[in-house]
Amino acid sequence: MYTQALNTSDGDDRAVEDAARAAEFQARIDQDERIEPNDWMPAAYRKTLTRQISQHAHSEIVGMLPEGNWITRAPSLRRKAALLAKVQDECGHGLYLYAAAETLGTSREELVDAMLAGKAKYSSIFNYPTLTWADIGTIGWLVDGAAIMNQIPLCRCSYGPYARAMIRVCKEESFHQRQGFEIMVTLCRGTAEQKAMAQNALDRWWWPVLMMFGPPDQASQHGDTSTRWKIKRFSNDELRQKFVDATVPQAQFLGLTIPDPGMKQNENGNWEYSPIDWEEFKQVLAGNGPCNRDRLAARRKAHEEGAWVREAAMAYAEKRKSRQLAQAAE
Ligand code: BYC
Repeated sequence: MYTQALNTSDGDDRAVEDAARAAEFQARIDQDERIEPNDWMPAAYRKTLTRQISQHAHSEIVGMLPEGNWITRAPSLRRKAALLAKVQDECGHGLYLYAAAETLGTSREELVDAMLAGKAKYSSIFNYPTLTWADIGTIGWLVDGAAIMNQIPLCRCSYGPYARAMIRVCKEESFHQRQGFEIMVTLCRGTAEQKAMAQNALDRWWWPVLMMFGPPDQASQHGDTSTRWKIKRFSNDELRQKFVDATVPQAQFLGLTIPDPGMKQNENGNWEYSPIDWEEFKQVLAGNGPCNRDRLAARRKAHEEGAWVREAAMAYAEKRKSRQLAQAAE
């Protein structure tokens, strides 16, 4: 009886302490202070950030596949060099992001294993195929354009390591967006066949790109808490609208038609788009998109084939550590 009473009072004390810490934490967030890895944070903040940052990292890594598919088929040496550099940048982004996620206490191995097991998500957009060279232009223009729209506000995210990683990522994404748009300009100023190829790519990518921003606000599970914690600065729908408004004039400049006959500009200047097919989004997230199986199979194969690199790096690190310990003991 006595022990139970003692435990209850211990439990009450801990709850009061946790509530005080949570209030202090929220006050820091409200004052736009950055949260750093060794700071106290609510378990749910750690969990949602680990989820978002690792999903983001997986997206960068899986995102190398649709474009990597065109490195050997780029139409000129200049295009090949630019595409190669872009794909390498995506790999770098994945690595910074895994490093940022690891500061929250989950190892890179665990994060990668969750993706390979199909338990962790990556962006829906990378489950669509790249059928022509115009798809490479469209990915740079629209997919990187959407990524920038989503990621610029993440440079002000409350979690320091994520925010800092995003600064460099966004600079590189801007270069990617420009190279994609330039491919589109070249195709649209080229032959009728090239222009048709550009239009066809826009027709196939437009709706999946709008889905990149996530479910509509009323269906977003994490939106409210992530906004309260200043992980997200804008909602999914707000960013989607900003993207549409920025992209319509670019499509007009290219002389391309957005595949949404119902789209119209309202009195505030915003382009209102037709309803998105959220059933398609759900299917892609459930693993039933056009390329989900291929993407996971390609990542699993690459992971298995890279095992010797990880083993060699570990063996080298261990050898170096024991040499340093021996030197310190001398
Ligand atoms: N695809 O509550 P919600 C790139 C999931 S890569 C798949 O609104 P949140 C690039 C969501 O995870 C672009 N899943 O979530 C690379 C959640 O499921 P869980 C990647 C999606 O987190 C190479 C559920 O749906 N960018 O830049 O508040 C070449 C409910 O959603 C998607 C990032 O990852 C989706 N599209 O908002 C070129 C940016 N949308 O976790 C470019 C960072 C939603 O409960 N991430 N889900 O199982 C974010 O900003 C946010 O996580 C999201 C979603 C806006 C994506």
